[in-house]
Parts: sequence; structure tokens; C-alpha cells
Amino acid sequence: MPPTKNLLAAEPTPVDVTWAKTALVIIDMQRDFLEPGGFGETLGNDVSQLASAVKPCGLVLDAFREAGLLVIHTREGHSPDLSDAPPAKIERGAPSLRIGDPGPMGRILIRGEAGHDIVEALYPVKGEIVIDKPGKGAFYATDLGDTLKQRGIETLLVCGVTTEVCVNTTVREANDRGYRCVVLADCCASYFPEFHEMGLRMIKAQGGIFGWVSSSSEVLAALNSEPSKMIA
Ligand code: C5J
Repeated sequence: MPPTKNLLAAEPTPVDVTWAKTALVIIDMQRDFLEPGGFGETLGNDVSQLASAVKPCGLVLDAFREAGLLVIHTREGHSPDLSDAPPAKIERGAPSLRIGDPGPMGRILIRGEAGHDIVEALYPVKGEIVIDKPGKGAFYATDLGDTLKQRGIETLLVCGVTTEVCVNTTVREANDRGYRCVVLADCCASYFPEFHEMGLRMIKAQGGIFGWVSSSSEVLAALNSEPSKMIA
């Protein structure tokens, strides 16, 4: 059994976490972003930059599963007829393949294709919620808000890729909706290490303008803490 509550070490301040009111939200840990041949690589990115997030994310995921806490995975992607993909998104830039084009892992960023799926190491188990989102933010055009409200969730521990795009967008959306977001730095990654650093700094700056930044080890330590270290 996990403790009921913890004071989780984080920046800019420690943050009170009531585990029953906390969800682990794992953003877009999909083959399309992490593996060669997917959406991320078509944009010219070095996808190996994202690998560092997988192991720490897996450790927190295992701890949440063991404690019976709420886990939510998200996937960015579009329906096969592209009806939810704005032309402005499809036509953007000069990728080697565009959204919907056939690639080595199936059509790029399309639901149901191999590339759209979550990486094997973090694959959802039965009962875990998977939110399919067409945008960068996980609240836009999804039922994430209702899902969290129904379960009385107040705090989100946020992991995933990429730090400055879908993680930051989701945290900003969540912050405006009244959620306390704690981003786990080592469980997130970017194709651009400097954007990862800045993405985290933007969240925790100005007294935590968008939320807090912590780490996998702090969450594991908190979940494994003795009752004497808990908040009464
Ligand atoms: C991007 C994401 N980078 N999941 N998506 O396009 O961050």
C-alpha cells in the first residue's frame, strides 16, 4: 500500500500529493516519435535523443501499477481519413513524409498503424486509459477533462515526449483547468536537449507559473516512504 499523502520534493517548492487524487499522465511515448521511420524522423529529428526517458518512465509506471493508482497514456495521431488533421498541420514544413503518407511503420501518425502505437517498454495494460488526441495538448478534442473530473483527480504527474511540445502544451492546458502538474524531468525528453531544459525552466519559473518539476527517483522515494514521513 502506498502512503496516503506525501510532500514530494520538487522545484520551485515541494508539493503536497494525495495519491488517490493523482494521475500519472504519459504523453505520446509512441513509436512515431521514438523510433526510426516515424513522424519524428520525417521532420529531420534524431530520434535517439528521446530514448533516455523510457527507463525512468517505466519505473514510475511500474510503481503506479503496483500501488493501484491511475495511469493515463496519450497518443497523438489522426483518423485514417485525416478528417481531424488540419491542412495547416499536414502541409507544415518540408518533412520527408507527410502525415498520412505510407512509411516503414505504416501511415505516418495515423491511428491503428504500427508507428502510432506506444513503445513496447511502456505498453498500456488492461484497464489503463489511452487518450487519442489530434493536437499537441491532451485536453483539446478529447475526453481527458471529463475522465479526470469523474475520478476526482487534482494532481497530474506528467511524463513523455516531447518536453517543449506535447508535454508543455498539455501542462499549460491542465494548469488553466486548475490541475497541479508535476513534470518528471528525467521521464521527459526532446529532440533538442536545450529545449528540454528550457521547457522545464518555463514550467517551474516565477514560483511555478505552470507547475512543478520533480524526478522519477523523488516519486519512487515518496511512494516507498515510511508512514512516519507522510503528511498527517
Ligand atoms: C510533437 C509531441 N513533437 N508529442 N509531438 O509533434 O510532442
